[in-house]
Amino acid sequence: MTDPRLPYLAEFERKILWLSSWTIHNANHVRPNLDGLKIGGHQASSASLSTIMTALYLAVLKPEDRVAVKPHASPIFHAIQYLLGHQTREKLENFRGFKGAQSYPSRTKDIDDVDFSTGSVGLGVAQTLFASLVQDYVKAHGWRKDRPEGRMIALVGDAEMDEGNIFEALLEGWKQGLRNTWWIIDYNRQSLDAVVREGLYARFESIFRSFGWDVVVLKHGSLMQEAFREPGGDRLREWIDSCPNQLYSALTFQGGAAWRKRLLDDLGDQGPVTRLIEKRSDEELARLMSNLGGHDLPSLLQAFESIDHDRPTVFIAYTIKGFGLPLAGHKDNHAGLLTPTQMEGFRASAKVRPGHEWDRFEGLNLPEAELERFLKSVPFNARGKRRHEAPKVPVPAALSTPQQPSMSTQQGFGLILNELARSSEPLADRMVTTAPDVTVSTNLGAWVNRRGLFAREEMKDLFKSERIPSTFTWDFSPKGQHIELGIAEMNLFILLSALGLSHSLFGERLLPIGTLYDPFISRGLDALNYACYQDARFIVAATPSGVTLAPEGGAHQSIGTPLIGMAQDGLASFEPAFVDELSVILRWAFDYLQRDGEGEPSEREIQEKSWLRDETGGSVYLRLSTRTADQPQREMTPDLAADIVDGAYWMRKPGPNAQVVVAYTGTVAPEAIEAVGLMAEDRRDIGLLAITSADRLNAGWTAAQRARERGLVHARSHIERLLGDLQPHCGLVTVIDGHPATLAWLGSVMGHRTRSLGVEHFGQTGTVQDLYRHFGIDAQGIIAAAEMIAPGRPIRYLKAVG
Ligand SMILES: Cc1ncc(C[n+]2csc(CCOP(=O)(O)OP(=O)(O)O)c2C)c(N)n1
Ligand SMILES: [Mg+2]
Repeated sequence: MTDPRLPYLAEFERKILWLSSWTIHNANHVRPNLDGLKIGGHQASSASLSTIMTALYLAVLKPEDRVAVKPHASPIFHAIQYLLGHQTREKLENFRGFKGAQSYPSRTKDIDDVDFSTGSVGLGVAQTLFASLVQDYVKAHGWRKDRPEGRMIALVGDAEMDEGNIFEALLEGWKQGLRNTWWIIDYNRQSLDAVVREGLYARFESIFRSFGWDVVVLKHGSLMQEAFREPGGDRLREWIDSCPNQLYSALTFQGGAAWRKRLLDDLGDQGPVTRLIEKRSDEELARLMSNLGGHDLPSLLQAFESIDHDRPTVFIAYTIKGFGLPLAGHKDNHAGLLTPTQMEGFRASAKVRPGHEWDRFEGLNLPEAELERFLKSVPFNARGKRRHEAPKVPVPAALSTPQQPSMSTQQGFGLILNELARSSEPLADRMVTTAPDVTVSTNLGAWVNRRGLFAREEMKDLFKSERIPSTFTWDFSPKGQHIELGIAEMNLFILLSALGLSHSLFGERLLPIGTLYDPFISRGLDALNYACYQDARFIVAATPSGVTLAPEGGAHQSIGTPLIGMAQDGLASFEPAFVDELSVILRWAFDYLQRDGEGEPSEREIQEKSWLRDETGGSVYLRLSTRTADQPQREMTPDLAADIVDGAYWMRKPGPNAQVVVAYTGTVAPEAIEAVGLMAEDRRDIGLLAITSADRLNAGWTAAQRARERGLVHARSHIERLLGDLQPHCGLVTVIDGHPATLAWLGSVMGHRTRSLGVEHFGQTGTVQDLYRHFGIDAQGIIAAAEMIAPGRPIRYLKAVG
C-alpha cells in the first residue's frame, strides 16, 4: 500500500520550490531591495535540498530534533516555516533586505525557529555533533529524564565536506561515543565554481565507516528502481552508475531530448534497453533520469524512517543542483537567477495566478481543507516553536578569593574554580569545563580532581588503582563535569557553542568554561565568532598570553588577541592583573552569561555610569597569564568591584595638575607600578590607571558618544568620568603585553597626547624581563615614553632602571 502522506508531500514539495524561487525572484525583480544589486539567493543550492527538506520537516522530524540547514538552503527553510505559520510574508518579501528573512538561517536574526545558525560552511555541521554530546551530558546528569532524545541533524553540501573542521569533529565524536546524529550530504556533485571530483562518494563512505558511522547511500529513486526491473534495466543502471558527474549535470541541464540522444548513442540497437528508452517521452525520460535518491520522496521516507537505532548515520543523497528549475545541473548555476521569462514559465507550470504568489495553497491539486489538515498534523510542528527557556542559576554575592600574597591570574583562576568545586553552590553543579588537551597546563586540574571527567560510561584512573602517585585523578563518569577534548581548538569553540545553547536547545542551563592557550584562539577563531553569532553563552579563559610565556618563544606568544577580544561582538573581554579583580569579574560573568539576550540590545541607561548594553548579556573572554605578581592587600568595596567590571579604576588617583598618567592592562601591572613610583618625584601629581577591560571601556565610550549625538546630552561613559578631571596638557602612556592599538584610543577620549606601548612583532625565547626590555614595555620603556610625552626636568631614574 502506498504511503498516504506521499500525495501531500509531493504537492508541498512543489509549493516549497515555488515559494523559495518566488522569494528570490521577488527580491530581485518585483521589489528590488538591494539598490539594484542582483542577489543570488542560491536558488539552485536550495532546490537540490527541496525534496529532502520536504520529507524531513513535513514528515520525519519530531519537535525534539534539531537541524543545521546548509546555509544556501535558507530560502527553502523559510518557505517551509512560512507554510507552518512561523515565517511572515512581510519578511519573505524583504528576503535579504534590512530586517527581512536572512540569506543564511540565523538563530538571532530570523524569527522562524532556526535551531543553529549557518553561513560559514562546515561549522553548522560540527555543531550538530557537539549538540548531541551536550544532549548526552544533560541527560547523564539526570536533568531531562522525561523528555525524548532528539536527533541532531545536519544538511551538508558535498563541497562543504572539504572543510577541515568537519573531520576534526568526526574524530572527537568517535572518541566521545557519539549518538543520535544524522548528517545528510546533499550530493549534487557541484560546488560554487565547478563540478566535484569523480568518485567522491566512495571517499565519504570509507571515511564515515572508519569513524564508526552507519552509511546509507541514496542513489536511485523509486522510478529508476522500477525501470531497472524492466528488461534491459540493468544496462541502464550500469550506464547511470558509470556516467561522469560533468556529463550527468550537462544532460540534466539540457533536458529530455538530450538524454534521449545521448542514451541512444550509447545504448541504441541493444535490444531491451533501447526499447526501455524509446517507449518514454522526452519528459518521462527527463523525469526518470532526474529521479535520484535525494529527489524521491518514497525512498527518502523509507531511508529516514527505517533508522531504529541511535548510531551516528550519514546519508549520501544524490541530488541535482537546481532541481525542478530551468538552471538544473548547469555548472555555473550557484548564483544563478531565473530570468523573468523563465519565471513566467515556472509560474505557468506551478499554476500560480498573478497576485496569488504568496497564497499557501495556490496551484495545488488537493482540496485546501485537506492540505490544511495535513499541515496541522505535521509531527515537527506539534508543539509550535521548539525553543526552550531555563531559569537562572543563582550566583553568589561574591566568589571566594584566594589570599596568596603572590600569584598569577592563571593560578588564581585555578584556585577560584577549586573553591567552587568544593562548594555546595548550585552554580557549581551547572558549571561544565572543557579544554583541548590543556586541562592541566591551564590550571583546571584541581577542579577536575574534585568534579571528575564526563563520559557516558564509567572509567577509573588506572594510575590511581595501581597506586602510582600522580597529582591528577583522571576518573570518567556520567556525573563528571569536565569534557576533555583533543587538541583541535575549533572543536573547543564549537563545543562551547553547543554547551552555551543548552538552555535554549534542551531547556537545561549550563555554565560552560573553556580554557586554551591565548595564541591558539586564532586557530578556532571562526568557530568562536560562530558561537557568538548564535548567542551561545560561555566563558573562555585564555592562558598564558602575551610574551609572558617567554621561554616558549614566538609561536606560543600572542600579540593581537586583545584586539580580537575588543572586536568580537557578543564577547566581553577582560584582562585582569590581580586575582581579586579576576574573582569579581568571574562572579559577574556567571550572571552576565545568563542574562536574557532575546531581542535587539538597547542602550538604555541601565548602568547609569557606564553606558554599557549590559541587560542583554553575552559571553566572556578572560585573558590570563602565568606570570606571578605581588597581590594588593585591599578591601573589595562595591564601588571598586563595579569599576573593575566597567573596565578601569584608579590605582593611584592623579592630582589636580597631573603631568602624566600611566594606563596599563593586565600582567604589566608591576612594570607600570614601578615606573610610576620612580617618576613620582619628577613629574607632578602622576596617576596610574588600572584597565581591566579595554573592551568594555571602549564600548561604553562609543555608546555614550552615540547617545549624545542622539540628543542625550548628559550621557557619560566610565572612561570619560575617569579622565574628565585631567588637565589638557597631561600626557597618557598606555602599556599592555599585547598590541598597543588596544589602548591607543584612550587619547581620543579627552584629547590627551598619548604614547601607546605594547608588542607589535613576533617574540622569541628569553626571560620575561628580556622580552619586556626588548619591546620597551618594562619600567624603563614606560619612563622613557613619559619623558617624551610629558616634558619637564629629566627623570632621574630613567638611566638607573633596567
Ligand atoms: C567557510 C566558507 N567558505 C566559503 C564560503 C563560500 N561558499 C558558499 S557555498 C560554497 C560552495 C558550496 O558547495 P556545496 O557545499 O556543494 O553546496 P551546493 O551549493 O552545491 O548546494 C562556497 C565556497 C562559505 N559560505 N563559507
Ligand atoms: Mg554541492
